[in-house]
Amino acid sequence: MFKKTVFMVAALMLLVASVMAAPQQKQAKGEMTTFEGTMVCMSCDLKKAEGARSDCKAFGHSHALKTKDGKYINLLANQYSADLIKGEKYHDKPVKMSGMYFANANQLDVESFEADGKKKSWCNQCSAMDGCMAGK
Ligand SMILES: [Cu+2]
Repeated sequence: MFKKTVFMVAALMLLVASVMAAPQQKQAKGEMTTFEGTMVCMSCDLKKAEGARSDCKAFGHSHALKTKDGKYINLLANQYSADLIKGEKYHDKPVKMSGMYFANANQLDVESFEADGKKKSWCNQCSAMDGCMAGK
């Protein structure tokens, strides 16, 4: 009886310890990946090439990275990718970008990119997407 109680207490303590040790934050399930390609409006591309019913006049262009093998990498919409998705600055330009890639959704959460000979990455010090070299 005593042995059984000791075992139960030990098991309970182990359970509590494992719960306390579990990570509190959700980990991103993507994989850090680098892609190279050209920024294109996927909607315009699909309309031209496949006759898709895109309507950029009404809904605006939405850019993606088109790789050399013709695959489109969609960019997760956030403050880091906003300029890339709008396409005004980077339309038809070669871009190399890195970030957390969620393959099942074909979405890249951009962390840094190179275009026009400049590397841009998110800077925690100045909180801006610029060429800041802090922390490098
Ligand atoms: Cu378009």
